[in-house]
Amino acid sequence: MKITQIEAIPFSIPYVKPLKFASGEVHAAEHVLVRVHTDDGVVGVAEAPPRPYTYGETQAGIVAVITGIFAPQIVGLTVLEREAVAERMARTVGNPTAKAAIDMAIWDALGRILGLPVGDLLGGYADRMRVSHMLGFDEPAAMVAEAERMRETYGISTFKVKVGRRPVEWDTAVVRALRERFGDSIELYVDGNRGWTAAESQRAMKQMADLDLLFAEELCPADDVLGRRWLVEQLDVPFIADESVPTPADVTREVLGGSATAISIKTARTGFTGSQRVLHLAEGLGVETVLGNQIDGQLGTACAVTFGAAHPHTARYAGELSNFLDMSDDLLAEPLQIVAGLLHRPSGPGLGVDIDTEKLDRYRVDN
Ligand code: MUC
Ligand code: MG
Repeated sequence: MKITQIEAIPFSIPYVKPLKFASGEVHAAEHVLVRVHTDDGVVGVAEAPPRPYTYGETQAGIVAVITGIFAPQIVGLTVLEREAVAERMARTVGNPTAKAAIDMAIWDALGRILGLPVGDLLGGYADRMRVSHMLGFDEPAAMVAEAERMRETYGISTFKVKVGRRPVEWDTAVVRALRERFGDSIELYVDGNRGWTAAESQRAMKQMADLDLLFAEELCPADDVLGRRWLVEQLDVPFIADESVPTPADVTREVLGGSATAISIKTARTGFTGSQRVLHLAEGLGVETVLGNQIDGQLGTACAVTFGAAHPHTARYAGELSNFLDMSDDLLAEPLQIVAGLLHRPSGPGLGVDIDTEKLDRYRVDN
């Protein structure tokens, strides 16, 4: 069970259609595949998606911090010593997706060694989740058409609409067009990625008061401390903190400070070990959680659904598990399938997925 080597392999897979939102846009999945080797001959895998506008990480930085700082401190520990791994990585600040990918690859290796699915080791609550699809910036008609395609092809009926930075009226027109097109047959919520001020957010929420939103997410920055508290106090839907809560301490600060009333859990930034900390903290604080999307590929999505399905609190709402559909290809040997609006966690030991080595050779950018 001893960890003998940790690899960080950068790869790039183009998107068919870029995903655009208030804080940035993604044209290619320029992620890092993490492989944790053990002396049993088992290899655990996970992926780290750099999001410079969200966490300051880059693809080159993730490779450098894993190979130069984390791997030398972790090699020699066993896959049972996950708290020791977390403690050693915590000596370095930041780098959430690099840390998370190492943690999840270790869990994958542990599951493979034990012959048990990680979802069962984490909590074993369910084997599937309802899927929520994230609609990036576009013209209203194009966003409605994408929702129609997602509904017809995959049976998805929950949509998170990206808003913010654009004029308030554009975004509220999109949400209204979606509600008018689908009536109450869909669930809708909005994510501003900090793109509005507190006052713009309030105006937008007033304009959408009749549209039966499920949540509002990160409409304005948490650093606008009083403005955000003022906004959150007025809302009649939970306000989800996402990029403002990358650590349990941030969750405590934002919730107790009145700046958030729900929490997005992203395995891409807190792994499995850290996501359980955030989840249990949210349960203790009495706030709801939504399983978020870090614009994950299929490997990251397999991690997300494995965690989300394993716990009742995260399985309650639809999880954001479908944006890999925007990618032109992926690394998994067996593609994930969304059917009737549901995604099952892959079955089999560990994460239950295998990397297609030919595809990895095609898309890796380090050779
Ligand atoms: C989200 O929920 O914000 C967009 C930026 C990012 O870091 O994650 C995505 C989705
Ligand atoms: Mg978000």
